[in-house]
Amino acid sequence: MSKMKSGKLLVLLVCLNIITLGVIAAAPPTCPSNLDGKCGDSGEWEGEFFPGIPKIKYEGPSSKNPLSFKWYNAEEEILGKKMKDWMRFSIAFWHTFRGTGVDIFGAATKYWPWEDGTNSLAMAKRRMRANFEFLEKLGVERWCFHDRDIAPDGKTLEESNANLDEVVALAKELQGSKIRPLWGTAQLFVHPRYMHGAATSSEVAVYAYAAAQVKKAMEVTHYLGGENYVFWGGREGYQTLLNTDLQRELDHLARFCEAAVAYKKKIGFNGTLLIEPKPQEPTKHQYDWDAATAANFLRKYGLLGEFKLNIECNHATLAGHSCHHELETARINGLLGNIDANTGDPQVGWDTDQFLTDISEATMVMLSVIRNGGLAPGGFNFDAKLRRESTDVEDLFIAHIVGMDTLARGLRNAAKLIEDGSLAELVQKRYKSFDTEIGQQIEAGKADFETLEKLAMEWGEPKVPSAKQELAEMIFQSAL
Ligand SMILES: [Mn+2]
Repeated sequence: MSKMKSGKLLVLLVCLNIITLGVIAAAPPTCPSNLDGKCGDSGEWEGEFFPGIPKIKYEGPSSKNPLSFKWYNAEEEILGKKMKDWMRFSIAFWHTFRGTGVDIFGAATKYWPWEDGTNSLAMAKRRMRANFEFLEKLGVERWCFHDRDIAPDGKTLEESNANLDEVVALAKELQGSKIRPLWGTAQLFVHPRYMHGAATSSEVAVYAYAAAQVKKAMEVTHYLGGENYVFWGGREGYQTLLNTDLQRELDHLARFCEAAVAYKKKIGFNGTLLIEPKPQEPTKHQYDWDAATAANFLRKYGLLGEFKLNIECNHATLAGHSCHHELETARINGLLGNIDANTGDPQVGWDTDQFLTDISEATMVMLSVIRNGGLAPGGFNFDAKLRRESTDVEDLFIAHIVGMDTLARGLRNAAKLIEDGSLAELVQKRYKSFDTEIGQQIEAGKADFETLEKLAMEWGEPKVPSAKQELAEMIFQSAL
């Protein structure tokens, strides 16, 4: 009985978590008390959005100033590359500027002073100005967006597109010469029309609507100088095979991806297309379960070479993997294109999208990034949100600062490990028996079973060496 109850509760929580990504307008917060009658006024915002917050600077590890970087020093070179070029940090508009703290049990907890409680076009533009002041003060040159989170949905597709154009024109102006989208995407999961999926919906009119939305989102990403375009299949999956044609849905998804590739080429968009794997939430069986599943999908439909993967750490752990496993799986398949930098909670079974603050985890993440030669044209997008209980405006800065510092510290540690060489030596030593003549023949695919049987008889019982796991952990820990 109690088991059933908590199961139902989890499903409810999960549903709401997804919904909050983009339908803040559906439940407008009451006006904050400190607006002095400005509530509902969608006019121009006067002055700064973050008046007490200076431009964030690097002050080094001994600094006690929460509004400074302790480890992230943008211009400093690590392994021959500037930290900012290893990281290519990006802010996620939907969490940072549309997250309200709503959960299944309670209302919004965050009333940012610039919000007027509406989802108007004027409010969307004011919010966009806040986004760019935030980016500039944080010293981050990239941002990521969903179409429907930056501009309100209209009554028709034409009206939604016009709204988007108006906000995008302002974003283009505010970007200036330095700031660009790391990637754009279409929000194909909040609106009820997408309840059966978008590209995998059983309804052809929904498939067409999703195509139109992706077409437009790709156009505006291209117009803004975006470097990638992401597909997160929020509703692409199924609840039960009793009512689902699995093969047909996957075929439709592949046709959708092919059409996206064709359109990208048609408009001259050179950005990388990225698939973001996730195992559950909102559907029980998501089609892009993990990196290996997504890689197999791309391979089956001949889409390798056209897509890479956007690996999200919290999605990795939901799939029963570590983030490091997913990054390495993507990397060795030539598919590591971008990282959604966040983490889950070890005691919680759903997508909590927290800022990564675990130095050990960050070090493993950065080992993969270094082995990948960096992430460009991808980067690190902070797909992470403040906890519901974190309600000060400055918390937006503190969260990103600690997230950036943690990954910067991970980079410094990973570089130490690589420069030291002991860990690589341990791994190399572990496989040294394959550096022999027969080992090389096996790796070249030239050792048949008869040859190997002869050797097995000649050698007798193999002497199996230690894996030295604790030594590997000792070496790893020495760099933290
Ligand atoms: Mn997530």
